[in-house]
Amino acid sequence: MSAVHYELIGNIGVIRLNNPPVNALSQALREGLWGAIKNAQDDTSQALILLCEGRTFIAGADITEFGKPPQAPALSEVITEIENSHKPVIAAIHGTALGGGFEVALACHYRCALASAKIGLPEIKLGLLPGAGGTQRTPRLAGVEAALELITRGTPISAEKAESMNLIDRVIENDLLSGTLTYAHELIQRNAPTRRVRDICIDPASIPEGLFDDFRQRLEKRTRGQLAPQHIVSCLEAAVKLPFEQGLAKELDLFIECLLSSESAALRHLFFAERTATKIKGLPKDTPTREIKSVGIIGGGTMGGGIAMNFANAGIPVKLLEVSQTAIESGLAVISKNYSISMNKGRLTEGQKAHFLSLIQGTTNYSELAEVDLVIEAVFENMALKQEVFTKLDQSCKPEAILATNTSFLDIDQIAAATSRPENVIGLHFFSPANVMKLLEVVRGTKSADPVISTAIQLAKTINKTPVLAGNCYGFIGNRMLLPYNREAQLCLLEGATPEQIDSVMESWGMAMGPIAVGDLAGLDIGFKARQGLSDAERGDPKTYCIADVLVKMGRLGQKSGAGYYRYDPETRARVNDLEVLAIIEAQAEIQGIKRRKISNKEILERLTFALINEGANILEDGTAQRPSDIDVVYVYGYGFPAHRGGPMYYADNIGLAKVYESICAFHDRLSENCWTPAPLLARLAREGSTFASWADDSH
Ligand code: T1G
Repeated sequence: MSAVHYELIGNIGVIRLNNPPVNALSQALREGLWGAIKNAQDDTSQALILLCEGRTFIAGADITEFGKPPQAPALSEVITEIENSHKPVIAAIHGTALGGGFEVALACHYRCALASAKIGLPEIKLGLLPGAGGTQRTPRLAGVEAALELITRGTPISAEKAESMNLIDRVIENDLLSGTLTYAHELIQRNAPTRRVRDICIDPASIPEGLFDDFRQRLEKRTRGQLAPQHIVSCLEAAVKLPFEQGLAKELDLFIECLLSSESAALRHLFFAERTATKIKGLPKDTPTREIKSVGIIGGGTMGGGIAMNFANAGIPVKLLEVSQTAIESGLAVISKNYSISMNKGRLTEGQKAHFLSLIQGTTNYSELAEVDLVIEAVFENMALKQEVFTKLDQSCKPEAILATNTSFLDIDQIAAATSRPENVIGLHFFSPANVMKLLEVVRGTKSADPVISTAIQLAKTINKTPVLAGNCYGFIGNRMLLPYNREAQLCLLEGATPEQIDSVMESWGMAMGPIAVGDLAGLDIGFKARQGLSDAERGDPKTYCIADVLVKMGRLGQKSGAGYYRYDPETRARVNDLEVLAIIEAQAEIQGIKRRKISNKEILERLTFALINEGANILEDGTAQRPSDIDVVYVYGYGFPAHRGGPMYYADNIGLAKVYESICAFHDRLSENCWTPAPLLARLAREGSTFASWADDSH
């Protein structure tokens, strides 16, 4: 079917675009649209409507074309053709008009949108900026301050909100085409002009003194050195200070600079990596999925409560099972408090909070889970307890119910063995806070059936999570890589670094939070408790936990007790370096027979990041992860790895595997043969001068 279809409905020309799945502005679509607009100039139509087939209006430029030689017509040429039409062009928007899609709508003279539609300029999420006039036209309609927020946040807004910002002229409640036809006839009736957005002037005097500089400073805090955000402000400044054409030229220059940046390449890599992760190798395309209409959650603690919120937010009723009514009430109180926090931030209304809470019902009785389609166990990380829970679930739930565990590292098969339905058992590993973090590790047991896996992947999308399939090993993907990462952080402490040095190195490099501060946030007592009852061999190298053990025994559990590796300001919760901890570290170094030395920031960064990469290579080789980009998704969406660096494996490819391998061999010789055994896959690819990405392509 042609990408563009044109028909006359009375005296209105209707241009329909059709480029599944999201009507991205491919070359064919641009060419077809360009031709349709030109051809319609000479027919009997008195106005033109531009709308799309399928589930959405144009969702942007075709990201797959980036990095390839540009093909005519450029989007800017198509936009100029629309804007210079001598008959009014009306955009009819449904679904999500995003990026270049909304820029096409801005080139139209009028805009209608279904009430359910959203519009947005999300380019910043790809390390880009609207490069087809969006930074010049948006402020002319919505005002500079609103445009700054819209474009630097990149979050789509509703049709109603867009109408209030003059970005949409009419919200259509029912049928989009008929509503827009009515609007078109009204325009013709009143002989409405071809109202070009570019002709609207912005009065520089209307801009508050210092607006751009103040905004730049606030923006820097939340975007930490990224290129596109600051360039967006420059474009909007140009929209105020320069004539339209010059502003457009400025936008194009800065857009190209962003497009060519490594930051944008990394973010575009993650855009596709996130979507590729949902494709499960070896799973037949027609694998059925089961409908999840209701859910049971075992454990109403921090994780169970957060998990429950995900389902309530998606309109799926939850039965939250706890051991007592008191435990239920405290769990529900925490959930309610979390909703209130979101409400106070304007993210949801009182009514929505009440509705979501109504979907979460407490129970102490397993028999009330008899009809749920899925149960997620979120009890304490103890195998015996989990097996007891799964045995009860197996007896209580209907045969086709899926039984999932939220364990973060325990053996799925061992848990499944406590049931008569191991094919219906799977791991759904959420990340704390479970109602916020996007990542969901879907952990397949040896016997997890295909429909159970495909249901879990589909379910992740339903509850707005990013799924990554993991094999069943200790720590799956993320926590398995976290072990050597934290090991190196602890060894650097003993060998001479301070908590603040390690954390500031990693945070200035881009990690959301340094490893030492993460330990204080999670609570040092969690690891301490998990180590109790383990043999020395199971505990691993005491160097990796000797400092934490001392701190826990002193009652320094981390943020929750006001002190851990750092002290925490009771008001601001800001971390404060503590000389007492330095003395503890020095004493432990002596006990461990380690002679302390000055450790460079470079060494800290390489030891921690290369530890991630080396374990990631092992994870690829043993099949725990399907592909390197899956590991990137895990680390960016679950562990705060800087998105503008693309993820551990993408970052390794960019450094060059030979360099990574050479450093790891040096660590092996200088630091520890055990800790730094080069992953065979890494060694091989380094020798071949290859990359993880090409290995993935070859191994599919
Ligand atoms: N280009 C190419 N492919 C795209 C695409 C795009 N813009 N958007 C989505 N896809 C593919 C995606 O890879 C997947 O492919 C399929 O469509 C379904 O996507 C000049 C420079 C629209 C909200 O950033 O946010 O315009 O995996 O799984 O969950 O200033 O897609 O099936 O093979 O995400 O329903 C700006 C990006 C581009 C929007 C739909 N636009 N897309 O979500 O489906 S830059 C964006 C989305 C730009 C201009 C600038 C979402 C969606 P496959 P999906 P979804």
